[in-house]
Amino acid sequence: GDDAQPDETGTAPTQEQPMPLEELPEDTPALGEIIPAPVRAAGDESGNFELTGQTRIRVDSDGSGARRAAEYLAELVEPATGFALPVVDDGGDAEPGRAIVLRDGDELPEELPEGGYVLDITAGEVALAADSADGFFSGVQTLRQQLPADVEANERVDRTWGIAGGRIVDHPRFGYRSAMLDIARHFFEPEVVKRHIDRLAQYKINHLHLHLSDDQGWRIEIEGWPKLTEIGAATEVGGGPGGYYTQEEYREIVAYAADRGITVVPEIDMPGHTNAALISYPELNCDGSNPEPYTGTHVGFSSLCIDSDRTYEFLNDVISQIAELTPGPYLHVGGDEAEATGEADYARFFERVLPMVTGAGKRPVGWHEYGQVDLPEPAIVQYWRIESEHPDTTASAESGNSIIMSPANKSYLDMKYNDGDPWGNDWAGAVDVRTAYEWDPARFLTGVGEASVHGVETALWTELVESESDIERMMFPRLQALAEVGWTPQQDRDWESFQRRLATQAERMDKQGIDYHPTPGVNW
Ligand code: TNX
Repeated sequence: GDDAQPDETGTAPTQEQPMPLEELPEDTPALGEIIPAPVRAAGDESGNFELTGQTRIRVDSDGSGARRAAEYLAELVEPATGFALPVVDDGGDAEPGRAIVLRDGDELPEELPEGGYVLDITAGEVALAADSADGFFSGVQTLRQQLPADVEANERVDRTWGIAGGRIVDHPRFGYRSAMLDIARHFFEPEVVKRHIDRLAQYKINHLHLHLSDDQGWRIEIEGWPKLTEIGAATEVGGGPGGYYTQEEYREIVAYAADRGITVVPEIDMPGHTNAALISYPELNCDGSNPEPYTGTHVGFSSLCIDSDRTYEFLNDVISQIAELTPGPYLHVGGDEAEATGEADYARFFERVLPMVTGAGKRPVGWHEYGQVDLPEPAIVQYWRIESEHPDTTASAESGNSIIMSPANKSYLDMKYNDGDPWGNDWAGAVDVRTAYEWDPARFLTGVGEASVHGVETALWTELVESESDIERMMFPRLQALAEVGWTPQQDRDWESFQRRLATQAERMDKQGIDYHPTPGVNW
């Protein structure tokens, strides 16, 4: 430092250098042994870092992303380490000792793609550099997985916390890595969704698609339409009580997700999958009839009334309120399995609805059926079938629309793991963890290559999923497979490597209380 005086031997002491941690505790993950696998990891034993109660987390960046990611990191490590690591601003470095520094990526390799980060781990400092909130959050998750699994304990573990030295240069293959949760077929309380968000975030999933309405239930309060929540929300598959989020609760979920680097993508399914709305407001039915509540699992029998102005007054309120409640850029309008809507009606319907979405400042997303309609350029198509040929979706890609890939035979987590399983859907076949891992989103669908793929999404439909532990059993460990499909370059993906790294996640999941499915074929 500036005030260093020559000592008695006449040489100026350098600022005290923290000693490298020569013996890393045995359970410290080797650099890069994480999920999803990073693009490049080069270990350097001379740079092992020790996290202690004296470590500071320093934010050397003007962007709000770095500060939020720093606070999240402090929160993540506190329960297990017992360290309340202060998050400090860069103030000329008055603090001696070790620091984790989040800094703007001025020195990032120029070619580092969007969402990337660089992590330099040396004895005295961990430096996380990024130029986006996404990059900082991803770097924090890498750091978390480079700590011993004990860091996931929710009570204090008294031990040495090492991080292997070296450098990771990493970036996502796709900017959109998403998980869909159906809270319509079975309702899940905000606390469950928040825990779900925590679990998704650790694998660098950065979008949560909430399926907020279906035949069996309407799950979000809409001002001016109170019967949606009085009547439409009071059912679910199997006859349970259902439920809904107030606008305040929904805002809290959205903010909670944002603090963990996750953007919420709300979906209101239309014009089919609308029985819950139709029982709430009979005026939304063409013949003014009053249908019965539905608690079964069939699809394709309901439709909003296409030629009634009341339908569009309703949707205008729904879309504008949800757009206002959701800071993220997307609004999902469903569009799937509208078998009770004629083809021409379907097109006329979306010609009126899509401008409401873009007019509310959002990018429309829809299941691939809505690709039959003339889509505006920013609209995104979500492919969910299992076939490798789908001309409408190929045509959407050719006209410049981005495609989210969620083919059911790879990414539908309501499917059985194996044919013999007693529980799970099976219309798309069994999806074991290796099946969920071994596919290339840019080579699945003819005419939909890398440049057209917006990203990947897993879908958890909940006709059969009733509890939080059901969610966990279906999601994990297939979610990890999809997370790596969305992040890691195709040429670097390898089942043997993945299953080895996956096995090391068992202890982490156990400590988090995740009731995962210990699927055969992984050396747990
Ligand atoms: C198809 S995939 C559906 C859902 C069901 C799911 C069950 C899609 C867009 N629609 O309504 O819940 O299959 O796997």
